[in-house]
Amino acid sequence: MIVSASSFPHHRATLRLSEKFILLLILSAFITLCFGAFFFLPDNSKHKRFDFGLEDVLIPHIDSEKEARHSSRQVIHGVGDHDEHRHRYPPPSLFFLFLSNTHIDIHIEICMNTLQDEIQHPNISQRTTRSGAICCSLWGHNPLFTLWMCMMKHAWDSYRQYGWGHNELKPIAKKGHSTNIFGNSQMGATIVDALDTLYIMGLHDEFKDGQEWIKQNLDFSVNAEVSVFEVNIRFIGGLLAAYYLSGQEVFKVKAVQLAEKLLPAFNTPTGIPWAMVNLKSGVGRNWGWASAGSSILAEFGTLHMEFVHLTYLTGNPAYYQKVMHIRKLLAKMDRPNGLYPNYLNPRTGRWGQHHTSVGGLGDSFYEYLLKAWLMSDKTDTEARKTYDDAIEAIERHLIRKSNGGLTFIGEWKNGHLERKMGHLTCFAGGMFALGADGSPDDKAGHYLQLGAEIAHTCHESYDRTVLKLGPEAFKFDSGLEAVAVRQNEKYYILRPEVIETYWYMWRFTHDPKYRQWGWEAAQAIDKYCRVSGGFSGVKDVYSSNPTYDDVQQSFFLAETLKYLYLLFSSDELLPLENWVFNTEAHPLPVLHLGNITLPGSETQR
Ligand code: DMJ
Repeated sequence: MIVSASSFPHHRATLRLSEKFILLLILSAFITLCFGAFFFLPDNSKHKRFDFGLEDVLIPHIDSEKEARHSSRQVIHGVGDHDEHRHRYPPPSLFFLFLSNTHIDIHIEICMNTLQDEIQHPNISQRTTRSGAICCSLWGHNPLFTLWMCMMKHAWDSYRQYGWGHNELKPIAKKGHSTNIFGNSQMGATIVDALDTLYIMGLHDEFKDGQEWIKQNLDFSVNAEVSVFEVNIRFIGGLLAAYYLSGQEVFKVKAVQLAEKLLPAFNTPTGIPWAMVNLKSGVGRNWGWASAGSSILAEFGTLHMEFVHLTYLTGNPAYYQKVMHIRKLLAKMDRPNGLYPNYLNPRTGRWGQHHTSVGGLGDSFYEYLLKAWLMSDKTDTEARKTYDDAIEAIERHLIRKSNGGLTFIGEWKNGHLERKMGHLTCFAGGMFALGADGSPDDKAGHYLQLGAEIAHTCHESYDRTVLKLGPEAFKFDSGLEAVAVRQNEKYYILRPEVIETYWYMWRFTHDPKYRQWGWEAAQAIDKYCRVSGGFSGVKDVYSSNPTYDDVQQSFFLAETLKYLYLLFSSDELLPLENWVFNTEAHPLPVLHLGNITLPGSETQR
């Protein structure tokens, strides 16, 4: 039978309107599904509450023997093995292409409520809420990453827009900010300080932008009188950490160029460096306000980590010799009551005023003794012993319990204990916890407990304010406990020390209260310090209507946001057996040197 075309039902050339509509519906449903799957499907491995175990681990490539211990882990970064494509977060800037600021704020709000709920009910496990999924979609996997990454993005983008190349940002005036610690230079302190935080958070576009600026513009042949300490911890520390994380040579080259410019500061009769040096002329001098023309303990005592790494990386013994010379000189000096005064005259080699502090002027000297030992793979026992002796004297003379039961660290002034503690001093909680393992006479439990008590006191200093942000200094006197008295001690300038201690305490105890406290602080910072042009310090944490200081400090990006991020990350991210953080939160790898001696060390021993 011949079937003619005409025997088939009539073939329409076009579809009916209703059919078109259905097709369109199916098509759009399909697109929505694909789009939704990309953005909204949570990663199965991320469902565990608070166990945000990244499979990727940041492990430095230093020593192949020790490294073999970690061969089961997935190494994603480190010198010579830079592979950012394996980073697990989608590029956040992609999301920002789709979202307006208002949308981002709404997402943050939803995330914050969900997280608050989850932190308060830690037994709810395996929970994936709708809002959690939205937050996950924003930043890749993990709702808790959202807030700090959004904060980092806002701080960085604002600086990028209004302060690029300047050292810091004025977020209200929306222009660059400069302080005397960097002279009159425009050395992009915020870029250098923020680099490793960007890298760790996976903000690679921003990292590359910073790297490009450094390559093209960072120049140290400027007629600027800078603080040797600040330049060392922020610039050299920041550049070295960026180098170790990314493997990009430019960072190492710039770190070494800068270090060369600092060396003339050590040309003093004693070898104790000046506080400031002119990068062009090499002329050094001390701060006018320092007692008897002295150099400051926390400044000349906070060079060791970076300088040892410089010798390790360059083979130039000069750096190592300079810091070991300081150590030897200090070891020979008498110490009143076993305490180190904050002032030392670099001409005479004599102590200035007998003022001892674990806060400003003294703090990171003690921190670097401990970290010198940790960084040497615990072989620098001289540093450990010096640390232990110093802490023993501090405990005896400076650490007390208030009537209300709060442990605090006071300041020793000419034989008298001032019952006042600074925000800066709060880092010591983390230091005690970090130093617990390896402490003499099996006192690890004691030091961990001391760390917990300091963390508690510092949390109280936040909790007893209106803004839930800590004041610069607080008293334990005349019935006052953990509150600021003087108007000029009531400010909060985005400092990291309290969150830093929460992070160390979390790593060593896994007590969820540290995450709760970190969460409270993050919320308060975002609520009271965030302005349209970035983040600003506030002048009075006891006022519900505070005024701003209009400075976005570079350490906010280097430290505060990094410690927050780490507090809610897996312990596997930058494990403490492999990395030691400098005092500006820049991670430097432990040097597993084995039998290798650093150039210059032969002559020291
Ligand atoms: C940082 O620059 C460093 O942590 C330094 O050791 C002292 N404190 C500031 C931030 O508060």
